[in-house]
Amino acid sequence: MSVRSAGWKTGLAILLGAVPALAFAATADAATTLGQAAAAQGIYFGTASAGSHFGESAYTTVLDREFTSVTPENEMKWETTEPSRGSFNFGPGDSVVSRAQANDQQVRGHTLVWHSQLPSWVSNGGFNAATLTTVMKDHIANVAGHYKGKVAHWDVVNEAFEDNGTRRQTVFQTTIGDGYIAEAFKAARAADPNAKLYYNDYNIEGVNSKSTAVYNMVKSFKEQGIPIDGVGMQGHLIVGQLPSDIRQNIQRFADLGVDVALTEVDIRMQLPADSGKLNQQATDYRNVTQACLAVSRCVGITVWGVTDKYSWVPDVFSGQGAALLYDDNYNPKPAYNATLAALGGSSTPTPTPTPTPTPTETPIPAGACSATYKTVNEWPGGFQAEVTVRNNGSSTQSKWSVTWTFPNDQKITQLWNGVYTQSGSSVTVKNESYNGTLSGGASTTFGFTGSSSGGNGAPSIMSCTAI
Ligand code: G2I
Repeated sequence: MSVRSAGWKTGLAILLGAVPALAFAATADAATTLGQAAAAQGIYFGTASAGSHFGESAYTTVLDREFTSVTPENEMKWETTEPSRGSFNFGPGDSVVSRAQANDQQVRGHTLVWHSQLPSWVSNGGFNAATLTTVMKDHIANVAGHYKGKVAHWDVVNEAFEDNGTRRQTVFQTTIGDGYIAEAFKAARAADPNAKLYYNDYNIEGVNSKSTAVYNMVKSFKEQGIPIDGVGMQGHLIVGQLPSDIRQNIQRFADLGVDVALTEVDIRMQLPADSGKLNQQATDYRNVTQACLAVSRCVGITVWGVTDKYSWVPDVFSGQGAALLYDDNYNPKPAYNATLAALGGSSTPTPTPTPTPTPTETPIPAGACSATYKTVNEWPGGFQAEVTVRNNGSSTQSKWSVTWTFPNDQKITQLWNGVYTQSGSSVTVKNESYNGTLSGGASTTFGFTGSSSGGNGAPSIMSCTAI
């Protein structure tokens, strides 16, 4: 994994700041997947992945195509890997690792020491400090030892702090005391000397009491020579509520001499999703991506799942969800386009497995305003299209509106760079606040994904008005 110089990445982030959030322009040779685009910036782009979904081809198609790093969502946790003392089960983890290796993806190991998904023989074992330390070190030696050479980054200790900056009162903390974290890192280094060792937690993306407590621990580890290589900021965030100082916070950790990764990013919203929330989410993902790109020691971004369909969020936050880059039907969301664009890739997504269709174009009669409809991709049950709106006159127009009737049962699921209403087969799309103004001869483009079961013909007549 190469990391580019601070100057190069910083310069890039400033340039990207000037690009509109959902710009649809793409250069001919721009990367077309998150992983490729991230690699061109010297970082990885990963996802959590669960082996239980490997039988679903839409899932594996996106997983294998888009990502350069994979974190087993549950398969390497203690309850799975050591369900009873000294009895190890690596089958589920091995299957995620094998698939990753077959697709040239690196693996982020998650996680060696955590209070959750911890079998009760540990949490309620009644061990004294010396025995629990032995239990913990044996677990690390066996699990990290088994995956030696196959895991690029290990979340050695997960979620050991409370939001107020005090230590979480886990069985490890209350039995062994503050020193258990350092012991865990030393054991991990001994088990796999080449893996990068991370402390990982949530609510440490901005500067706050919790991130400062972690900062102080990392600083003291570095001073004492305790082996720590990185800090994982999970990034379980809320649409429209990102901390404003993520970049500064990443930078202060980097300045301690450790790498930083965003390890479990999802940005949830109150359901149902609508275009306003999805567009805000796109902005939020772009900002998170740019914050990482702006700091040379931010080595990668991982999202916590391939698709909204299987996200943990609705199970835990009632009524919330839609937190990831692909929707329930594996359609890329505005957040996908924004993230890819922020990484310098092309925002022409290539959804799910399909033969590439011949684009169908419907030119519109000349007038002050014209709209051209183009199907850019199709797959079973869905499609993606884009419409170019052009001001054919010579005077500047400040608003536009495009209407058409779908010939089949197409239904728009998401639309970007415009505000749409659909009633039956009739669709009206109006400009967003930022792309209504078209000078004479100028054009702009909006895009959308949709579902259809009865065919996917392009509309034969489109009308466009501009004022
Ligand atoms: O809670 C979100 C993440 C916070 N940071 C650490 C991560 O490890 C954690 O991941 C989630 C998984 O995404 C969930 O899939 O951790 C949860 C447990 O704390 C996982 O949920 C568990 C359910 O609680 C179980 O009922 C279920 O059997 O997933 C299991 C496997 O599907």
